[in-house]
Amino acid sequence: MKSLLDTSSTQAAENAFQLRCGRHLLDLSFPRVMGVLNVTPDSFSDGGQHVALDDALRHAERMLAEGAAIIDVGGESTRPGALPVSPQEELDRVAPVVEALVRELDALVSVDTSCPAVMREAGELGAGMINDVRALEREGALLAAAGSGLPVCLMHRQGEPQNMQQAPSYQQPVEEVVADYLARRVAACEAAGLRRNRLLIDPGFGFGKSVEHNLRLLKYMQSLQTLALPLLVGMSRKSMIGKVLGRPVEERLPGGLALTAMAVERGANILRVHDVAATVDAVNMTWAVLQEGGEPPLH
Ligand code: 7PM
Repeated sequence: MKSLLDTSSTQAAENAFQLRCGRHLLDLSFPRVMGVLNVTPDSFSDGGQHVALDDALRHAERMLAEGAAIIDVGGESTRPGALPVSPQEELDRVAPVVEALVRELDALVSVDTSCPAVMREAGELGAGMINDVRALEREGALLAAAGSGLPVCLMHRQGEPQNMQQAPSYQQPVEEVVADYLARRVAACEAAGLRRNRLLIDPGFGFGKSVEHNLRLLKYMQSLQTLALPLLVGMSRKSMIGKVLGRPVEERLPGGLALTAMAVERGANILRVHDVAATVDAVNMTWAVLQEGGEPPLH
């Protein structure tokens, strides 16, 4: 008998499926962790580019050992407040890292980019996913992503990274994110030949949202399940934690783990985080409760 308190209909297990990510098949029948790998230019090292590459590889290797299923490689340009980077510069930064992660670690790599040129290269480089915080709104991005053959994460945001946190405004945050934005981007993708089985959605925590907007989006995250697509969330170390708890960025992990547990209960399929080991434990513990035990080690 299903009680009103039974949240099982919101679990990822009910839409158990596998996502084709290039040569990898990603099992999303339980919640997975995506580790964030920042690729910053190595301007302060006198060891040259290979030192940064080596650091990136070791960091990724550790995250994989800790249970990350995906490594998200970001070329900085999609970060809020970041200055725009030219497509060539972004490609020069991201390509060697993606290639190395694929060659050395056979990792499932997601490329955090809004740039059509990078999207066109991504598949060739061996990446398995495109993560676009602009939901393929850049000119040429729909076509480039469709041509890549890779799955794409469509993230909601309000405004542009340079100004989006100045005055975020919504009448009804949840409806505007889900029905007014994500549903339309999904339709635009389908019209461009990107089938639904290649799409993921993300409410975009912190991207043009006040603390109250973020909290509300998490509390009512079940609403995103109406689109019946895999749900990715990124809350790791974000200012919503800092503002609620009064913590600097290096002290936000406990708050982040609480958000992770709530997101898993509300159907998150992929958790994009910096602290992989701790998050894997939080995810597995939450999942064990939702499953009332079941198969032990998930990752
Ligand atoms: C400042 C604020 C610096 C936020 C960096 C960030 C997401 C993402 C990012 C997310 C998806 C960060 C973010 N956040 N991609 N890229 N979802 N899909 O914490 O929430 O790295 S950048």
